[in-house]
Amino acid sequence: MADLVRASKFLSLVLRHKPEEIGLVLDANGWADVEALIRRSNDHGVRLTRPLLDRIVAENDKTRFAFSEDGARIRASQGHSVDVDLALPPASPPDFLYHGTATRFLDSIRAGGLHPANRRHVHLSPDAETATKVGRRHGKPVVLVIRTGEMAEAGHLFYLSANGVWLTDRVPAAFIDFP
Ligand code: HQG
Repeated sequence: MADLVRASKFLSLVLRHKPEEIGLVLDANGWADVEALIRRSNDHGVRLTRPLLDRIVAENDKTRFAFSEDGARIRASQGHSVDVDLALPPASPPDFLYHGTATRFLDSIRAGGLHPANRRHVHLSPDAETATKVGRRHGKPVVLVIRTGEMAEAGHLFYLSANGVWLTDRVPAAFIDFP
């Protein structure tokens, strides 16, 4: 299990943030060639095999990674800081989604709404429990309710990642219900 977690963290690094650390190239849609990923990881001292990748894709706690249909490529389903276009079709969100953050960010969010920080999108959770876990990563968690139905009516676009995370470019403060 520890191996799996360690390898997952490494995959997050190279498939979301720093592919260049191992000389890996992601295509415009964020896909990496599986054979190149395995070869380059091993060249850099990270023992990665196809069976281990298969296990990570199948068992990762948040299903963070997915193979292409032919199994030859792999990508992170969300969470990127590198400039990739996941080419997800816009999707119609539920009336409300949730954003977990830390209480120390609240004043700034009240003033400027939610922005993607270092990532490509603002990440929204389908339920408050998941959002609480997301917020806890940053400090004392607080859950914001986002009126996503109203946002969609106002023309904001939403995308649903392969692992159930809702993505949007930004959330103006007017659509946020603060606790
Ligand atoms: C905050 C994890 C001040 C925002 C999770 C968040 C997620 C502001 C932080 C995924 C702000 C960015 C993404 C403003 C936004 N002023 N702070 N105006 N606007 N923020 O990590 O949503 O485990 O980039 O509230 O499950 O926490 O990595 O985003 O606290 O799905 O797969 O800026 O990462 O998934 O933090 O998390 P992050 P996030 P993984």
